[in-house]
Amino acid sequence: MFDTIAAISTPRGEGGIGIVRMSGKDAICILTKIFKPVSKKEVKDLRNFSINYGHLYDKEILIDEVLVSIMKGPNTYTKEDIVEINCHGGYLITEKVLELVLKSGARIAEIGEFTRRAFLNGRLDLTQAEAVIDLIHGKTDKSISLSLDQLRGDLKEQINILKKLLLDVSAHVNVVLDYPEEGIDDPLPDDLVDNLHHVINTTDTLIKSYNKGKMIKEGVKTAIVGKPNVGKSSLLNSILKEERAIVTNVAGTTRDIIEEVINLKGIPLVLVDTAGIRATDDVVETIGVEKSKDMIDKADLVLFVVDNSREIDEEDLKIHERINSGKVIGLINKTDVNGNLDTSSLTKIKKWIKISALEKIGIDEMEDEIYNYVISGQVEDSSEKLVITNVRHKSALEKTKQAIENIFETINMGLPMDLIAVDLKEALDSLSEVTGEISNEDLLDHIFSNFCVGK
Ligand SMILES: Nc1nc2c(ncn2[C@@H]2O[C@H](COP(=O)(O)OP(=O)(O)OP(=O)(O)O)[C@@H](O)[C@H]2O)c(=O)[nH]1
Ligand SMILES: [Mg+2]
Repeated sequence: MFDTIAAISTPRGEGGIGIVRMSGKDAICILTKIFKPVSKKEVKDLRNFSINYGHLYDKEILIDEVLVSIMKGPNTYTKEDIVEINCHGGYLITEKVLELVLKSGARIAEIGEFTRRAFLNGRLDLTQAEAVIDLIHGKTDKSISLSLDQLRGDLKEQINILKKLLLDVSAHVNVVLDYPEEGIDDPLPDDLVDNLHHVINTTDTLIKSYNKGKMIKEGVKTAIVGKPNVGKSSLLNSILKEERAIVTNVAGTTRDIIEEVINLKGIPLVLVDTAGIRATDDVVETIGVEKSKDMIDKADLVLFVVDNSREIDEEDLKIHERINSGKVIGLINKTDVNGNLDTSSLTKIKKWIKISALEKIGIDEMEDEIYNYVISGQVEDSSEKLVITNVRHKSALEKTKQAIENIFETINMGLPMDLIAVDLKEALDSLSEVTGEISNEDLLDHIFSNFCVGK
């Protein structure tokens, strides 16, 4: 399992440099076979954590002029010996350097195998390994900053604090169970009950932070919804500042879902323009309308658009009925046209923003509202608070919370201590799943398969 692995760690393509990385106990030995430092020193005499100029040879054949970094474990990314060869960055030359390294005794690394080793060798816990991949895939400043917090170990630390609290409880419970002759019947002293409360509150806050975290990481699916002709496609175009969707005065212009991503103050917004919802006999339009309805349910946020130039009617009311009041922003469009729209029947909308997609009025205000919804709508705003972004963490924490709830039930019902012990173990195990102390090959394969080669 711990043979020496190698991969091209830079993206494929033409560039200034390409990096071939090796990790494992033979990395430096392999280097001795192929690298001649210009300093004429022996490879074994090169200093740890040094960068060395020289040439790579395949026997007598010169392969490239390179800079080689030598990093001996355990203070390295994988905790193993690592050699990084900075060669010229072309498709073929990096391939040739990799080939040379493989011929000399390394094995090609699997996707994510360097980071997997970092995890298996205990340099990173699983949350940190997952942060590495999130960091690489990060598309906005905000998502990157969340990944960096997690990579620094913020989540790991929090989980370990919770575990410590539960272990204290567990120690007490075990004493009571193991020494019944001591005659302690009081189920749990107050300070230990406080521990349980603390764990339940913290896990609950973390679970609640997931929606926000997910939106920051994956983007906020924002559906523009309304009856035909209210100006949904016009709104999409004015946010994108380009004529992306067809706009006409014919009701039923948009038939299909149109998706575009924008960066809204650091948050990826996946904007979805939908077909105007109405009863129709047209086969194609009907499919579009179904998709729109589906999108109302699926979206993280709905922009419900009504038309200032027409009265609120049955069609508006029908859509309004379907919308979840917790995730909608109301937009009165066409406010460049005279009119005083009475929206009082649309009770789920707490705040209306007046816009004109045509004249580009109110768009900034609308964007501020969307931003506020994402940042503060889900949890009380506090940028210092830990936010989880991974559904795996969320489900494990839900199991923890459930187990502690079971413990409280056991206490309240005066049931035997053994039951508490079982739930405590369940709670501790789920916390260990988050950090990866409890894991299995399938899970690890799944997580590391999302990596890039060479990471
Ligand atoms: N006066 C005015 N007209 C607008 C405004 N926004 C859109 N319109 C007009 O309203 C008509 C319909 O606009 P669309 O953007 O196609 O409306 P839609 O909601 O996408 O319509 P469907 O795709 O059919 O559901 C077009 O003639 C637009 O020019 C606005 O702010 N003011
Ligand atoms: Mg449209």
